[in-house]
Amino acid sequence: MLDIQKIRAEFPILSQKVNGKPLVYFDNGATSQKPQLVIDAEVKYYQEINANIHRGVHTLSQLATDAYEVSRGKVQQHINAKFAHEVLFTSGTTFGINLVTNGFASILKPGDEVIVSSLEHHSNIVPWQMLCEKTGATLKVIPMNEDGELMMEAFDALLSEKTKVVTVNHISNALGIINPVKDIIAKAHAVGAAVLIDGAQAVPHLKPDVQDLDCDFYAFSGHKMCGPTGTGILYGKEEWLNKLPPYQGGGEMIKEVTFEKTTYADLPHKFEAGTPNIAGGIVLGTAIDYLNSVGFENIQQYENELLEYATKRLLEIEGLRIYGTGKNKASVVSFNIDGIHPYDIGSIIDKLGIAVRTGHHCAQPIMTFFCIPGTIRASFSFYNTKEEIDQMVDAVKKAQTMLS
Ligand code: C6P
Repeated sequence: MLDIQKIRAEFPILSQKVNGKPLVYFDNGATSQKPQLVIDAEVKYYQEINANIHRGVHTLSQLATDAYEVSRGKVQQHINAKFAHEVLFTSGTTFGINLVTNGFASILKPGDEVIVSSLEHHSNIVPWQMLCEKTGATLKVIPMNEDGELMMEAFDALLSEKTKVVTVNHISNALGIINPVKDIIAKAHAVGAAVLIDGAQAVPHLKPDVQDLDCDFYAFSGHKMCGPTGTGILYGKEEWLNKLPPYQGGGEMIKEVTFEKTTYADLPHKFEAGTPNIAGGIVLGTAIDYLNSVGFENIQQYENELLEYATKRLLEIEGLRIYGTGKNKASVVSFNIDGIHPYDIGSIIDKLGIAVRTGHHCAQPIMTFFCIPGTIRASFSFYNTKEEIDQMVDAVKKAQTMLS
């Protein structure tokens, strides 16, 4: 059992008023809020050990380097990677995916196929499209049904010896659907394809085990899991990271540079050119420690209660439709009200202190599928409450009355 009031007190922003009303923050899918201990850790880094890493013999540089590498180790343990050097620090999910697509530019050939799903965020569509344009490979799409679930028989039919990469998100940001990634990975591997999982929306809710999943790549962002913005991780299996070329050239990713030829550093440094977000990388470790102290089993159990409650309460509203009605869901509810634009509801409830996301959620193909301009998305975290859900429902009802 979580002590929600105690947890809420750890997040200073939650006690704020917005537009004169107590803040109800339901935009956790866009970014999570940060506990004081994460904010303090960022300040402490700059106050006490700020220095560049992996390059100085002086004490501060050693301290900063050690803290950065300790954090890499925490991430390794958290996602159960076999080696710490399979954990690359990035600026976020988008960077991680682009690192991989850039690498596959030298591997894919005309006639090869890349499979994405119809539930993807633009970050996991556009880089693959760009890759296909560059290489002559073809992009195939796993369709979904009216509940927002991937159609696995159609996926089976798409797979062939031409399939070189399969990529899906672990959890859909727009609908909250949890995809059967373990099954997808096994099936893709059976035809010899590599698999990238976009874990951006999964890591705030669950602890991914990359060895158990057996994915080749797993990308996520720190800012959605109580960590700082501008942080992220790309996990890659050692054999794949050795095979792919570096993404960016520059300092720290080299062994030796001459004007004739450069040799590259060993993993993970081959993929970490330039001065990284050192404070962010270190503090991401603090955020992971924090989430583990709350406990992912507790988080899941409580967030499921919030999901169930919000679904029930929202469905009391006449003319309200929820998108993403599949069985396996994270704590996200995407909805619309008959005849009202989602933006209008979002703007009115913002005036009542309620922060939700409205629009296409960077997942336009999903909106096209449902023939809608967008949705209102309420995405819940373990620091939200049923009382806040009641406030949102009342606010949505008010907005509906004003707009009809
Ligand atoms: N989704 C949302 O409101 P970055 O921006 O690199 O940290 O994450 C990109 C990204 C990739 N995949 C998925 C499934 C995502 O949800 C996101 C970010 C936010 O839904 C902001 S658009």
